[in-house]
Amino acid sequence: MHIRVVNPNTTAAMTALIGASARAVAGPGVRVEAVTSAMGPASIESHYDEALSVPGLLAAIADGETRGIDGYVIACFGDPGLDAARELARGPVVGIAEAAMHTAALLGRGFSVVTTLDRTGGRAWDLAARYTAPGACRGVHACEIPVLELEADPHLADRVAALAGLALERDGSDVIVLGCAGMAGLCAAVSDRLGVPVVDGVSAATLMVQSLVALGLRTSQRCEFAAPPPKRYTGAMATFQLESANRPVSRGSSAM
Ligand code: 5HY
Repeated sequence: MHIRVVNPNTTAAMTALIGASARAVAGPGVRVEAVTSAMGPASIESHYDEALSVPGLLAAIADGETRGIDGYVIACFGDPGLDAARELARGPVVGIAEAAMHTAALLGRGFSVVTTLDRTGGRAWDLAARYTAPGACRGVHACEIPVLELEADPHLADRVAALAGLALERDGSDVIVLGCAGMAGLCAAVSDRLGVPVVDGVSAATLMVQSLVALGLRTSQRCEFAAPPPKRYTGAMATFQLESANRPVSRGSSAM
């Protein structure tokens, strides 16, 4: 089984961290490759960033389709381009916010999200409303550390754990969701400090894709997620033209 984890931002150092977390949980015989988007924002911290991250993400999916990839993880907490990726990919596609929130809903009465910048909180609430029952998400809290500064912060685990502890008290929640792919390695450290389940979407999504592929399940092609109808794309998007029903031109991406 071959799973591709796509980092929709263009920062290779973050892809390395994401890849390590995904490989740490992958089953025997499961090959996990983490790829960095070849175009777009260095980090995704706004709606503008998110919109401009989608072409690079779709290019990495399209390239995967020419290489027989079995399933995909979208490794950004905004789940950018998730629906479009599902139209393009033969195999299942899971976003890390989606995986983390569904997993958290299995583990307690209510979860709190700890994310990077406050301005990304609205997106987390939108996704919680889409993915989980009303009341499952009890709060979204920002540590105000920019995405690309997470890895360099020597006190990151302490700061995230402190905020998560406050969130549990304020929200009356009993599970924590880490709201950024760059926080993937913090689960154990934060969970040990707080004594509650702490969910990282990268590992949760990797195992969900692995399970779906193992079950022989894929996105339904019956209607909404059927292949995009071929048409002309112009300008900078001309290379996104589909040769025929969902077989776009291979553009490659930098595998890690
Ligand atoms: C992420 N941004 O997981 C999101 C986190 C965020 O570049 N990778 C990013 O703040 O929304």
